Amino acid sequence: MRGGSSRGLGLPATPDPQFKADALAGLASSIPAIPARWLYDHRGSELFEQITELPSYYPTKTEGALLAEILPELATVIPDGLAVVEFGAGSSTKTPPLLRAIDPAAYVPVDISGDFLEQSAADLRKVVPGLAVLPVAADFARPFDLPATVDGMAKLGFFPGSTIGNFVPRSATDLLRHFRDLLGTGALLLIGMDRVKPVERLVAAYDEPEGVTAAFNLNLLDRINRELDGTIPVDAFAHEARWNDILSRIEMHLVATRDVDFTVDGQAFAFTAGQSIHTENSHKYGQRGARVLLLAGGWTPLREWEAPGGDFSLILAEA
Ligand code: AVJ
Repeated sequence: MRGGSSRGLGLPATPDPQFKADALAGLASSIPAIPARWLYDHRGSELFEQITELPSYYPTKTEGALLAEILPELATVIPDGLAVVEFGAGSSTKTPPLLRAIDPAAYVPVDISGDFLEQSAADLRKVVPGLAVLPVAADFARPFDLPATVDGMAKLGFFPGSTIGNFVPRSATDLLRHFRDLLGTGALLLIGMDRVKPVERLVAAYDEPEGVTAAFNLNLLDRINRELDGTIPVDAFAHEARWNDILSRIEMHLVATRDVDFTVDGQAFAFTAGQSIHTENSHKYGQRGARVLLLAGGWTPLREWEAPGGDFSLILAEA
């Protein structure tokens, strides 16, 4: 169980040592930055679910509609009876239709958030009876083992939602290679990648009037305060979404709106007004850039489907 989960019982929280290390090093850095994975605690995952329903947040809806449209075709391209391994499964709603269409022997959802994972596994067993659902609570970006049950089965990796976009290209290629090592030569990968589009639409998707993305970003500070004994005045930080054109990505920042001092785990930090903590990257790819990234990661694109206007891509690749 993750650090902090015992709080409700009035017990001292055991902070996740990696979260603590990342937060302390990130805040102390000359360019303050905290890895995006720490945005997704229980509250963060809930807020992300709300983001996916916002009118301006197009990726989830666009990918969902595209996937629904191509299911019959996918069913003809992807063999039956394989093991589907979903990376960062969360409480994905895209999965049951895919599973029904391709009729796999096993489904292995991999997610860092164990509580979400067990709940969705239980739901899924009801919705797709007869399917072996074998959840793995792990950070998919780190080495982990697949359940022995799927040894010897052909594999399909499923990596939807443009989660790959959270990784800088160097880490993204490492990750794709790690997937290849895990799934084996000949495995398939179905991956969703968000595409470059006009800046106004990109920024609107990450900074909307409803303020849910702001709450999602600011929750990181609450989490630091809760789990790492922090004293950050959350009201001294504002959410900002910036398009970084040269690096082709939306960046989320928490910008100090005034000079602030605080401590985290007893360590003192000072931010001056305008200084920011970089909290997430969401890389956007061109059509060819998406293919090159996959190739660099050891995956050969076989088929590719685009949402209207080239807003989003689903790519089927082979290891
Ligand atoms: C879950 C990483 C795909 O980058 O679009 C949404 C996360 N952050 N709004 C994205 C996110 C702010 C999302 N991913």
